[in-house]
Amino acid sequence: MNIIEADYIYIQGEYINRKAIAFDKTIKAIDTKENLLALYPDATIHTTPPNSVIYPGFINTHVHIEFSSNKTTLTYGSFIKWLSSVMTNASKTSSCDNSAMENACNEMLKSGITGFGAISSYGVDLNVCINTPQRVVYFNEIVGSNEGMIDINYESFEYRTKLSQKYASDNFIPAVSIHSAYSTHKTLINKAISYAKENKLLLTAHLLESPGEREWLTNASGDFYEFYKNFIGVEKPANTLDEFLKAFDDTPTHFIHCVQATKKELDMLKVKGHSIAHCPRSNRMLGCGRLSIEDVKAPFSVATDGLSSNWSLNIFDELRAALMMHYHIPLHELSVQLINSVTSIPAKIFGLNCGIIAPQKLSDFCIITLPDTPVSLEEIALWTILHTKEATKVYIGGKQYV
Ligand code: MCF
Ligand code: FE
Repeated sequence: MNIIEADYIYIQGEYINRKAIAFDKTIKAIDTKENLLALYPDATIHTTPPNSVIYPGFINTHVHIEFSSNKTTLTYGSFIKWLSSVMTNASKTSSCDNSAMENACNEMLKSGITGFGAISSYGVDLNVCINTPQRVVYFNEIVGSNEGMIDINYESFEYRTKLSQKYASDNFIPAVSIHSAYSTHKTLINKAISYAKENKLLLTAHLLESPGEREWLTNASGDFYEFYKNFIGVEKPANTLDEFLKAFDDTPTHFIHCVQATKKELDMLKVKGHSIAHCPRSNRMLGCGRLSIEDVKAPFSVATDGLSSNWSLNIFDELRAALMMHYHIPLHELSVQLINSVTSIPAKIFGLNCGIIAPQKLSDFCIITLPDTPVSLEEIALWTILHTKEATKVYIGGKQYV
């Protein structure tokens, strides 16, 4: 048994003063250190520096580990320019080596990320994702709008997904990613959704990321028109927006971005039981705009996206960006919302038994240390986001990794 104590523990939206947690793989009890020691006299004591806060480990629901070695390769500022640069540099982006992918996992770990959702486009990240200490929801991607390539694209998806299913464990959860409405043929979408349903796998998809995507799906015009004509040789979108959304009607899905969704569409996502990954820095880098989180009713997480559209996978960098981007929302209210968007909310979205500190939950913790004593408990969420570059200690399933 272990006992960890800190000046503050984040429990059910509140910062509880001077308590301790008894834990092994899961949390056994939360009480004063003295009471816990009376229960578990042989427990190992883990101390934390003054002004430390124990948070549930953070969960980054959307990252592309395979796109970790293209820091100065891709073009930013406009989505279609970025997408063209992905296509032009396909050989470079699809050959990320293990050390770059391990560094990506390690960077997340150091910022307190104890679980993440990885979009696997090629399957080259499989070993890294199996061996990383974090819990991984491994989203096998299906993509390809070309009718003539349906069988090949499906076979590749099925092969990668089945392979990943062989490694399923508490820490490694195979899942399905449908890349997007503009890039994936209807037949592939329906087959992948059926596969996910039959195998009870989580589902994710990029949705309404850029203004151009919206225009292409609804009017078959705009900058996607030029792109599709020149790169792919087609003049009509693979799906309409309505038929794409309908395909997910009875399958709760984690939709990525949704920056260009209307209020009505955002409401519909809530009604259908879907959730959203909000990637503020990626949206800025790719010229996509701001998700009006004040209009979002569905549960949403804050996520980094990949190094394909970001400069770090540090969750605190992302939270600080979100704090600046959504300047209309009162600062303290937003800070609390953001902390929940990387703890309890993503845990629920992924169905993981973590994300809150309570008995029976998995012992995934991120301990951060504030530079000084906070003047009031109401300030701690904000100070945490502003002052933390890296976690002080990180535990996953009761084991210390940082
Ligand atoms: O989330 C960002 C931007 N939106 C869409 N896709 C990607 C992102 N980062 C990497 N991607 C990948 C995606 O998974 O880029 C490819 C897919 O494999 C684009 S489609 C050829
Ligand atoms: Fe993405």
